[in-house]
Amino acid sequence: MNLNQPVVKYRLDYTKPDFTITDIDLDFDLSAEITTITARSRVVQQNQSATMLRLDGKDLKLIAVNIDEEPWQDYQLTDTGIEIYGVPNEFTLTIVNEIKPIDNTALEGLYVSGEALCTQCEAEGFRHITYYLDRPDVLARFSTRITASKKQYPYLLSNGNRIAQGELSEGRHWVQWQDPFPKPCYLFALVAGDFDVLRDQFVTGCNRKVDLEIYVDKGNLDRSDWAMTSLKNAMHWDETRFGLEYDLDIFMIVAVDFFNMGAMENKGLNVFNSKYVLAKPQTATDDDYLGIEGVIGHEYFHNWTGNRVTCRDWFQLSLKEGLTVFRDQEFSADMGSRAVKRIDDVKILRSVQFTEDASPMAHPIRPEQVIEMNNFYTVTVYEKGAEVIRMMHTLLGEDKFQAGMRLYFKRHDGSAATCDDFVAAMQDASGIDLSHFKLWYSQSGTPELEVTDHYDAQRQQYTLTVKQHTPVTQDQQEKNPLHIPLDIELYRANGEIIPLQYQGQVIDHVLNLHQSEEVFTFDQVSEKPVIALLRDFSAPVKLQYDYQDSELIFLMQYASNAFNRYDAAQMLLAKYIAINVSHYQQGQPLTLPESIVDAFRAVLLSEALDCALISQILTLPSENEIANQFKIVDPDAIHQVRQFLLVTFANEMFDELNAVYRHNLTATYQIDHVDMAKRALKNSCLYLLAFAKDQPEIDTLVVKQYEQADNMTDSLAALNAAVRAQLPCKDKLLHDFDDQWHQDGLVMDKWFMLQATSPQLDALMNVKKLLTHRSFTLNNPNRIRSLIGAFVNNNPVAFHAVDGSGYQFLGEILTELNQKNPQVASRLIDPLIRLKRYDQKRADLMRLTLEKLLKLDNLSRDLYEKISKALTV
Ligand code: 7ML
Ligand code: ZN
Repeated sequence: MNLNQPVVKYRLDYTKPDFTITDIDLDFDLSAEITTITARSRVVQQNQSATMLRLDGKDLKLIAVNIDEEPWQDYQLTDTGIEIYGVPNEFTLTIVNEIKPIDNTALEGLYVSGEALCTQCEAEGFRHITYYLDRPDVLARFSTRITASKKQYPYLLSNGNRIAQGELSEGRHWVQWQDPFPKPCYLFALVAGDFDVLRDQFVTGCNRKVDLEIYVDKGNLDRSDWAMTSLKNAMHWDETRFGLEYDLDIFMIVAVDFFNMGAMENKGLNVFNSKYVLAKPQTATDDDYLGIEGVIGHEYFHNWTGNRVTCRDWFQLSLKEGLTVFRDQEFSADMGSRAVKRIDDVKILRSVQFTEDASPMAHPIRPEQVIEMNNFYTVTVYEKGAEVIRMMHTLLGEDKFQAGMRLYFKRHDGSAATCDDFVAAMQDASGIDLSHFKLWYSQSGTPELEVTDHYDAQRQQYTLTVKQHTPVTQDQQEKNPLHIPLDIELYRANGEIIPLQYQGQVIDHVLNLHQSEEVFTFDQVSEKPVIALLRDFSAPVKLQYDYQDSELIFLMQYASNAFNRYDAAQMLLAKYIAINVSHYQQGQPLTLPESIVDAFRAVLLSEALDCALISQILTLPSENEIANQFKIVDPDAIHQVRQFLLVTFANEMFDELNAVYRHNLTATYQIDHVDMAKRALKNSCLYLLAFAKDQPEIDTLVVKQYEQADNMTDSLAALNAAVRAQLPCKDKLLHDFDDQWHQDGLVMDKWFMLQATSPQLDALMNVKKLLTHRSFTLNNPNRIRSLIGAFVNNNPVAFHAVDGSGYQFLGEILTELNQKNPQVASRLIDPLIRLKRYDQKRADLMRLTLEKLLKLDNLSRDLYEKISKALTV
């Protein structure tokens, strides 16, 4: 292990800071090689017995410390910052230090992205810029002066309003920014560079004019208009749905190519991974367009849920992230198809979050203990956190939920709050008791619901018995029953809905579960009903109910909720996947009843269903989704069974797929939900067709679509079908794509991803070869994720090869990235820490790789935290 032993921090150890900072004037003398920072802070004592000021700082070169304008000698530098002794109750602290942005490969703090300089401070990056109280409960007014070469950095940006600027000698210039809203330092941002700028304006409900500016690399102006459209839609939506208006005169977005995450909500100056800004039809797919809309919304919505009300400490991260993800999900749902959006979100939950909840990194949405905060920007905090907010929305209804939001802002605007504060506002505004519900914040693991029923024809009564159980997780041995909203509906055989009644009273369709076992009885049920359970996925749980095939086929057709139609199809597939996995393991032939194919054929040909929904139902669950059906995962069996289903669907529905494909060809490319739905369905058909046996004309069809497409959605869909079905044309198309796009990193990410997840037997060898491709570099997180991330996460057969070659490969990559970029390394390691989900042979090989990594010199805290948990017996 490394020398500075990692320290565990506990949520319950929170204490207020001894000092706070009310105002800070930052002065940056900027260059990529050396940047000098002068920070003048107004420091105020909070704890009267405190005389020592301890500031955080990392990899800084200290030049000077002054207190009230006089040099101060009584201080000591430590591993984690500086301790300044004998300080007065209230004073001005001036610190001068230097940093080297060009050497910053971790992309945390101030670093170089292409030709520009930019910052990323959440969670604890500001300490890489200057010595400071780097914690979210210290809120200061920031003023920032930036000086730099005018030629190299014509644009100098920071938070708030631009209040002054000027020219200096030797080709240098300066700009002064002032942010009127007090904020924690994680929301600080600085960007310097040369850009093209897309400008627009938004007039708020109160008639305030806001300048909108999107900064992109020169030459990319033609890819920035969708981001602007999305921004204006987001601003309008937040006013109408949440009653929230923007609060500064200017809102800026900067797109950079080198970025660890998706984007960042810095006050007035959002910084984005260029992947979530740049789009034109020739380079971006429909999914990219939707992703941009969602992320632009997400960051914009943080202005209220994150910035105006921020987090008291980092254990409260879900306070802003769960809530803001819920808000961006609702935004996307309102802009497009609510059902489609819900299905996409649930797929992520089931494939990624359920996996995390069953891993050594299992944690509640509000973690109890953390070694490296960057490790807790997780699907659990974000997506399960959003599900917890959504359940409150379900329990309260829109009106009471919005009353809760208003109370939350009334109480906490301008301050740093906790998850408890949020729930208290929801409870107080609604009068609905959330005391039991709060357990969702502190209990980890995916609850399992086991439902059984009984119909009594004589009494005309239908009885439902619901048991809940949460399996233990590595972080938590004891589990308690949760408050779970279970949304249900009953149907007659003709598809009519049966109203829920008990003893003459109408009962709400959302049942409130509180205990480990509960019984619900419904009267006046005149025939044995078919039940839809967990409508709209009303809680993030696994559901167990013994459906007959005929009932699932019925629900695929009659469920009033579109999500439930999709989910019935998923349950039907899950059943035959489980049967066939066991057949495969026993060397028996794989089979699928004709009736199942018929049910999917009916969906394919349905006139009533939305094309996008048909497309989703026809898309088989991913291998990762399927894996969560099993305690011990057999990647080969899962892959073979999934291939078998693809081929069976393709052969059995060949003519219908062909017809629907042709029926949904769109004319010229347009970004609207009707056309996107048609393209989704058409491309789902093409994908399945590619798996049909002995149909060589499909190869021609795929090539034709690839060559004739005027947009990336269709050309990539063709390429995808070719690679996944290993069509004869695949090498030629891959080669063409490379020729056309090799100079465009974002487009090449799609190409890397396709090959990383290819079913070809030598996928790993190909990935290794691609590490030296002209478009690849280990310095860019997007490239790493699209090639290596895609391989380790989405090519389970190759990654989990029984010779251990996949694990060894990841071990080598992590050895290199451990120092270079610990955050990116730490995200990549996830599939390697889940050894307990695999057979003994694989688990032993995985353990070996982890043990080797643990011995690395200077192992980062990020990797240490995960590896040490994975190796705990
Ligand atoms: C979630 C973000 C981070 C980390 C963005 C960084 C953010 C922290 C930041 C949903 C949509 C887009 C991005 C993210 C995401 C992991 C995921 N505050 O705004 O949450
Ligand atoms: Zn966020």
